[in-house]
Amino acid sequence: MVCGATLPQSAVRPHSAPLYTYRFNLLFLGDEGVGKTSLIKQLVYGRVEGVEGFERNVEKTFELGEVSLTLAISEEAYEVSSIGESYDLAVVVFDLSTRNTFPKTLRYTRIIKEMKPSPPLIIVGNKKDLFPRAVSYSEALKTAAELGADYVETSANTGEGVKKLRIKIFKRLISLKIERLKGMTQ
Ligand SMILES: Nc1nc2c(ncn2[C@@H]2O[C@H](COP(=O)(O)OP(=O)(O)OP(=O)(O)O)[C@@H](O)[C@H]2O)c(=O)[nH]1
Ligand SMILES: [Mg+2]
Repeated sequence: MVCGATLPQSAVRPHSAPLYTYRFNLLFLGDEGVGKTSLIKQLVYGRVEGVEGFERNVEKTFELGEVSLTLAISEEAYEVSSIGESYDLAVVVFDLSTRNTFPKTLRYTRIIKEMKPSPPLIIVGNKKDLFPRAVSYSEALKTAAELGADYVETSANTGEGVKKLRIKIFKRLISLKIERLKGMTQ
């Protein structure tokens, strides 16, 4: 570089600043008491206890190398009967220790599909720390596959599986972004 020359301001990127910033809306649905709020707290704050003021909506930015991913997370009331289109990824939660919460994932998926025929979807079997289980891994995995969803098991209480869920969410959202970019260039 010629001595004294300066780069235009737009070309100077602070060393740690992300190159790409994306924002996505996430919706958590599921039967009463399956652990939606607890899971969101684990995902966002890394703990359940001592988190005050969570009111069904929370926003958190994750820095992943050159990508900055902001998740705007909303929890739907369990008696929800319809939802809008303004979400990018739906997370349907059931309780692995309470059988009747599992078939209800079909009900929530139906509500989601009313607005988007092939929605990005993750199904979560929560309360993995409780015994006995009421739903086997293979049964849940099969149902999730039939619904075109990813499947993860977690315990919002102990934190088990929450990192895996976070990674699945990131992967789903980044592939969604790539699909949208492809759509724009076709
Ligand atoms: N053992 C165990 N208990 C859990 C787990 N996740 C949540 N709970 C408990 O289940 C109860 C309900 O948890 P919430 O997180 O409030 O569930 P929710 O789905 O948000 O409930 P609603 O919003 O009322 O539908 C609380 O007593 C939690 O401590 C878990 O992974 N294991
Ligand atoms: Mg809740």
